Amino acid sequence: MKFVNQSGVMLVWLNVIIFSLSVTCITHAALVEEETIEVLYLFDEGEGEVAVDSSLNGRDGAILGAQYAEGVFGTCLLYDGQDDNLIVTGYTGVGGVDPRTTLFWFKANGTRDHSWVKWGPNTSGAKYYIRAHVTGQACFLRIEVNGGQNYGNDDVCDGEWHHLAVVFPEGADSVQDHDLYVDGKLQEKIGNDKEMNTNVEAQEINIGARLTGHTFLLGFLDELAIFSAALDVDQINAIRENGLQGTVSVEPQDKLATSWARIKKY
Ligand SMILES: [Ca+2]
Repeated sequence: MKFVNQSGVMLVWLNVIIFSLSVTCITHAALVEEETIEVLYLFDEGEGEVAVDSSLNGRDGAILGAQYAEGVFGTCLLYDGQDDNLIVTGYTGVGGVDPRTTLFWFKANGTRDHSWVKWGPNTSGAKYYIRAHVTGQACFLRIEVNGGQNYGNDDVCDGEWHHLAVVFPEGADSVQDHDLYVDGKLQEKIGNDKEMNTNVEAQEINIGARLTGHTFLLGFLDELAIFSAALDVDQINAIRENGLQGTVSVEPQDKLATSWARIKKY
């Protein structure tokens, strides 16, 4: 067709512009709502005793004894299993039955009931404690609330890096409602169910320190984040593959200095 009137040309251009804007919006859409990122540690400082929080909340953590080592992305924290800990100063976690996701990379220096992330007091249904469940020479990802627990079936104490994610879905109310992921794989749900009402008044979040009857974390920890939202498997896998900084929109810690080093190390 030789004749194309002016309004026709305009319409074509308008469509091109709308399409371009749509693509731009999709490209820049955040994988996770920034407001749901409660705390986010990259552990890329490489020195010092402050873990910088890259969420909008400024919840820097106090590193007690843990040393820096080579991580999955950049550097990570190495725990000695004796008394090392990280305290999220002034933050007591996600409470009640609100949805939440806790995820991190872990590499064990041995099989034990590693204390990973905990908040809430050690009372029935009020505790929120993510630790390792030991069976023989293997250990599994476990969440317990005092009176109930939920643990998986893939060994994470084999001396290799593993990505662990603990998801408490919207509308859930008991510990067996959690979905546990190891390296992006949904775990079996083993254990006894218990209603939850997580307490967020008694205790700041501890990362690595033992709770009654268990042991300190022994090994490497990298890229830890807690969300007040239930992430799905696609979001978890995107974070696992590309790193928190490459996936979740956060305040850049020091993008120019660290971007070269943020290439997955294995
Ligand atoms: Ca790191």
